[in-house]
Amino acid sequence: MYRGVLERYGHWLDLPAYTQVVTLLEGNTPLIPMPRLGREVGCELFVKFEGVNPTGSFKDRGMTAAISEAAGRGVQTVICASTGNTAASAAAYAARAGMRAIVLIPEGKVAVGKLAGALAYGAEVIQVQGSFDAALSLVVEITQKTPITLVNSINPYRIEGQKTAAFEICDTLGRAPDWLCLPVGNAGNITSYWAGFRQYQKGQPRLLGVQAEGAAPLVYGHPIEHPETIATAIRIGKPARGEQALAAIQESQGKLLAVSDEAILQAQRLLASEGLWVEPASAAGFAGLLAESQRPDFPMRGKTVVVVCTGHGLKDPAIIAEHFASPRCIPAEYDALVEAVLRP
Ligand code: AN7
Repeated sequence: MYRGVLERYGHWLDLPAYTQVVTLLEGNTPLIPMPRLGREVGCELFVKFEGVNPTGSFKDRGMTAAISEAAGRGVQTVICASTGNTAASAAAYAARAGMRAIVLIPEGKVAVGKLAGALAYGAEVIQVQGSFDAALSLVVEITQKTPITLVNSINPYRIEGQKTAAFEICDTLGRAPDWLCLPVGNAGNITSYWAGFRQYQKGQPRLLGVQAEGAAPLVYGHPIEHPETIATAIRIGKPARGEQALAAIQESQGKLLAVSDEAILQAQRLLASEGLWVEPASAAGFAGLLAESQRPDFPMRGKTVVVVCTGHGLKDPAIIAEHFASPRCIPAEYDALVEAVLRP
């Protein structure tokens, strides 16, 4: 029986001996071949689909580690700032551990499926009149001054747990891919993947880190005071692990780029056209790959490429209503149906 990422890969992770495993059987996510899109862009393409984790995003890998460490210390209350997915994940794992979870989110800027998740799992949700970055400073301060434990990816155990995605990819492919494309927000995930691939010694991919144009502090080289993008998950102006992300990209001989919201939506549509519905931020990695594929010196041609899709499309259904075709409506009459079917 599968018992979650800590049981499976715990011996690779730097976790204290007192750790008490709190799991929802996260991880073990599929590496899905994308033959049609792969043929179109000219590489052997796979999606690591993290949307099928228990709370619908990759955050569960790091959260099982952070909450398990906290449980072993007898922690009673955890806190995080979040653009939504961390909040839902912290809420679920805290619930599982019998802890109190407090989550700070930027007011009005969190996708409905994430806010609903955090509330459903019983977290205390506090909206902050400011960005994710402002909320993160607040939770850092309160965890320095009180016994409340921080479960953002500044917490080193989050990084340990998230390395397991790199291990899984290597185990499935038999080696690391040539390229790994993924969205970059607070930069914990890219930091974890790089650490994971280096440690596992099955080869090292080149990393393509992708930010949204309106929230691309690492691409532009300075913090963004008012980040803005439809990909609210990565609406982050001052990434906590920005330095490490830049180092990872450089060491891997990879690349960092920014893509427009339009390009993100287009990438989301294309992934869905081959059967994968992911949330907008999750499509950013593929949007980056598409942008690269337009270049004459496209470095991924003929290579094995893994695109990390970090969260499920169900997290952000409102985007579909706003940006995709809406269903037509007909009277309940056979003739009307025939008309609609024959003239779509
Ligand atoms: C779907 O939940 O920061 O670069 O507070 O939800 O590791 O931050 C989410 C980030 C990519 C970026 N894709 O990962 C949060 C939060 C999705 C995400 C990212 C996030 P990092």
